[in-house]
Amino acid sequence: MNSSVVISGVGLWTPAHSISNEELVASYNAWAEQYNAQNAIAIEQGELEAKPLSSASFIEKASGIKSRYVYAKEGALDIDRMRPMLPTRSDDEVSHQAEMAIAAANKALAAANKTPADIDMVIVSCAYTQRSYPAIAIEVQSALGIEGFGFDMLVACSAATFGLQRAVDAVKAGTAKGVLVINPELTSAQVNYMDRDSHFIFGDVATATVVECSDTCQSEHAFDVLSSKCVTAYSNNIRSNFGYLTRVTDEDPYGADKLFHQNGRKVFKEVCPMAADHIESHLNSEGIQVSQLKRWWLHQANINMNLLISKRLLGRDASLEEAPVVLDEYANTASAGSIIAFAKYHDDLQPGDIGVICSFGAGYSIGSLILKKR
Ligand code: CO8
Repeated sequence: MNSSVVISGVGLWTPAHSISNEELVASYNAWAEQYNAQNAIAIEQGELEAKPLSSASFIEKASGIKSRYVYAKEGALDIDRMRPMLPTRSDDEVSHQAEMAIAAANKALAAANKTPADIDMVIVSCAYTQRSYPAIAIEVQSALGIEGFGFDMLVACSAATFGLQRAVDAVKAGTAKGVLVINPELTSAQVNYMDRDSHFIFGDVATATVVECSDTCQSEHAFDVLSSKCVTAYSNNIRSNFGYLTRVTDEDPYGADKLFHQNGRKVFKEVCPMAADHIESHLNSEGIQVSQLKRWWLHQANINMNLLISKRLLGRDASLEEAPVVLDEYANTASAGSIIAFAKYHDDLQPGDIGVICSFGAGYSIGSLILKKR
C-alpha cells in the first residue's frame, strides 16, 4: 500500500465551567436595565440609545446554541464587570492558553498512540493568542519536551483547517514527521457581554490533532487526508480591532469596536453559499460526489447555516448522524468547532468511508479536508 498523510488522533479538552442561555440572559438583562435606568435622561433626550433586552428563546431559535463552556466563569456574569476574570500569571508559570493547548495535545497524542518523541512540529492555530512572543506553540513544545519547531498562526474560525493543511503539506514534503495542530480557543476574553446581538455566540474549548505519515501510524481510527483546500476573500462583516497599535492610537483598548463584532445577517447570507460551493468544488476536484459523503464535520457557528449548506448540496436536510451538531452544548468555539464534531463523531465510520471537515468564518476564510477512514 502506498504511503499517505493521515490524521491519526484527535483530542478535545472541555473547560469545567459552563453558562446556560438563561444565566447569560439574566445577567445581560440586569446589566441593560441598570444601564437604561442610570442613563434615563440621556436616553430620553436621544443622546444615548436604550439597551434592548436579550432572550434565551431567541438565542436558541436563531443559532441553535443552548449553552457554552468557559475557561473562567467568575466575572462574566457580574453586572459590575461583564467580562471574565483571569488571574495574571508570572512569566515563569504556564500561560492560560498553553495550559488548554497542552491538555488537548495530550489527549490527541494518546488517541494516536504517540509520545512527544514522535512529534517534531507544533502548530498552535486559533482566533487569538494571548501574546505575540514567545509563541504559545513554542511554550507547548517545551512543556511537552518536543524536539523540532513550533509556531502560532491566526485565521479566525478557519485556523484549525488552515493549520491542518500546513501540517499535511509538511509531512508530504518531509519537513516534519509528526505534527501536533492545536486550537486553544479562549474566545470569552474577546466577547462583548454588553452587546445583545453577540453576547451569546462564543464558548471556550481546546482541540488538537496529530498528523503523520501512514507508515508510522499506530492508530485504529486513522483517516487518510485525501485533499485539503483553503480560500480567503476579504470582508469587514466580522471584525475585532484589538491589536498592539491600540497603545499608539490612544484609543480605548476596551471599546466595543475592539471586541468581536459582526453583521450577522450579512455573514449568514454571504458565507453559506460560499461554503457550499467550496465543498462541492473541492469534492469535484477529487472526483467525489456529495452523495458519497458519510459525514460532514462542519464549522459550528449556527445550526441554520449548517442546515442550509448541507441542504443546498444534498437537496434534503442532513441527518444529525451525517452532520453532527455540537454547538447546542459548546456554542461557536471559533476554529475548534469542526474539530470538536470530528473528535466526538468519527470512530463509528468504516474503512473506506469518506467525510469532510469544513470551516468558514472571519476573513472570510474557508478551509476543508477530505478524509477517508483507513
Ligand atoms: N435577544 C433577542 N433578540 C435579539 C437578540 C437577542 N440576543 N439579538 C438580536 N435580536 C433581534 C434583533 O435586534 C432583530 O430585531 P428586529 O427584527 O426588530 O430588527 C431580530 O432579533 C433579528 O436579528 P438578526 O437578523 O440579527 O438575527 P439573525 O436571525 O440573523 O440571528 C445570528 C443572529 C445568530 C448572529 C445570525 O445572524 C448568525 O449566526 N449569523 C452568522 C454569524 C457567523 O457565523 N459569524 C461567524 C462569526 S465567528 C468567526 O468568524 C470567528 C471570529 C473569531 C472568534 C471570535 C471570538 C470572540
